[in-house]
Amino acid sequence: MILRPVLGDQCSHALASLADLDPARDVVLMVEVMRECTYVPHHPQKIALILSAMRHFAAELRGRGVRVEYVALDDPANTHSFRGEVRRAAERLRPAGIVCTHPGEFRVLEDMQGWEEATALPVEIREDTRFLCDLQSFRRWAGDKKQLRMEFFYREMRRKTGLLMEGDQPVGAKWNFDAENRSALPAEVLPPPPMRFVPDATTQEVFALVRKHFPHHFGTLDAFNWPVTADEARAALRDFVERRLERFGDFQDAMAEGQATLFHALLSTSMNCGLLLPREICEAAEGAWRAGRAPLNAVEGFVRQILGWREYVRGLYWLRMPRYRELNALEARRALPEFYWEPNSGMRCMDAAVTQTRDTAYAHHIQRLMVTGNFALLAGIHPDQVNAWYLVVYADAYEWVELPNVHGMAIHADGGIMASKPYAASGAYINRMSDHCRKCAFDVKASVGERACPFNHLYWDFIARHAARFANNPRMAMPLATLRKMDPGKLAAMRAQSAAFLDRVAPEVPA
Ligand code: FAD
Ligand code: DLZ
Repeated sequence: MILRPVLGDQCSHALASLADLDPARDVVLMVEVMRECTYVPHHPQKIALILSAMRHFAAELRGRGVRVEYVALDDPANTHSFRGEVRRAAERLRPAGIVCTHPGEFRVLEDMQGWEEATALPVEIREDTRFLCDLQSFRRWAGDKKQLRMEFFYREMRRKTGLLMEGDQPVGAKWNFDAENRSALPAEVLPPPPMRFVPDATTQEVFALVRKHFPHHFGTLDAFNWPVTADEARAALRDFVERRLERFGDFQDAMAEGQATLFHALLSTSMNCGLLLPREICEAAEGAWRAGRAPLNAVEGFVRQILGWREYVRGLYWLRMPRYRELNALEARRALPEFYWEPNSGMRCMDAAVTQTRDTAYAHHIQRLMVTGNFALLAGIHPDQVNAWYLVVYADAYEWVELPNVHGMAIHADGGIMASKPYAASGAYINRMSDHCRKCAFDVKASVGERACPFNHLYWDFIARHAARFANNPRMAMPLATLRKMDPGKLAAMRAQSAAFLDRVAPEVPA
């Protein structure tokens, strides 16, 4: 008998560790453990999603005749750690060995590598074949390159998978249609609301459990609307392809008041916990283009997010961990402002992103990158505090995908391994891409004075603070040239305002 532990983000029948499962002989082990619910105080919707998906997946396996040992959170014998539960199951069931799938997080891999010693059994850790790029191939691609640009990786992945290819050429004769994907949302365009999922009895039970055990975690369960089974996730995919994909490209970077989801897919939670495979999503999108139901700029832009960015950040994470997490290239030292938890900054874009995050455990890419991420970058918030926040607040957050996006892309803590320049922007960017500024108490056109938009003085303070560091970066030439031409009095006033503002909302963390 082989014991086959399946983790909460591995709720997939396509798992490598289940490929040769013999239902007459083997046992699948699934465990709800406090350590996973609290290693950071996850948003209640993330915990509910994972526990509900696990319970539904266990029921599906049993429906296929598989024996599942399921340890519930309230089980009095529960030791509340993976290692403790694997050891306990091994003592109880006396398997000949353990077969599992590579986990998503470094700390869990370290734990898994200790299972052999904990159980005195052979442990086989198989590649997570749900991803389209295996870790060895990524390592080979990375080689000894100094900079690992996503765009080149993405082209390799298009060639390797044949997605959106005509022979060895990209369809539409271009690899990337990003330039066509940068429109703000006109007032008359109303994005279709996301599909609704009614929580069933299993999910309701999990809600009660989460309310009982995690009442103080940031966020609420009330608006929970995540697929918790593969069938629901496939319905969400169909809904996206039919109703939103067509305009995904045009409004991918837009933000709008009262429009939390725009034309986004809302599929990361399902993909990340195993309910959908990235390949099936990309193929559904490509199929819509080939059938003439969605334009190429939308489909290419969407496929790039999954086949490109998602695979790339995962490869980068495993290539560079654990040292990656320790990098702090910009020597950021400030504390995360309280308004990341309580939406009372007065900045309409920040408060909208935090409110939405608290209520739905979701914000789309541009809110994460150009609002909360951009603020943290400009303000010089310590990477540990920024990473901890992102890992806590989103239902799709796992370190393999959160860390490169935050550390590398949003706050440039990796010094440019991932992004060739920091994604720093003043209020003008937010004004161009959203309607927040029109209703904001701050004035997006002002850089100094009581009503000045903080993004403006923070931006110029950031550019001035790091001018020497970026002096030889051609992609920073424009802001640095503007800085040099700036009236010294104006710059000094902005920097003074920035310092006073930051000392109030984000004091330096003691070393
Ligand atoms: P869509 O905008 O519809 O995109 C489609 C899919 O593409 C997503 O479902 C996702 O799987 C993939 N994708 C898009 N961008 C990225 C990216 N940069 N990295 C990896 N996958 C991507 N994504 C997570 O899954 N978990 C995280 O913890 C996470 N943290 C982020 C933190 C920051 C600072 C930033 C800038 C981005 C982060 N992302 C994260 C990426 C992205 O914001 C989310 O995947 C996306 O918002 C999920 O919503 P969606 O499914 O509607 O995505
Ligand atoms: C996120 C999560 C939570 C909240 N709870 C559990 C759990 O009780 N049992 C489990 O197997 N997995 C859980 N997970 C997902 C794990 O944290 C995830 O498998 C690791 O972070 C590795 O990616």
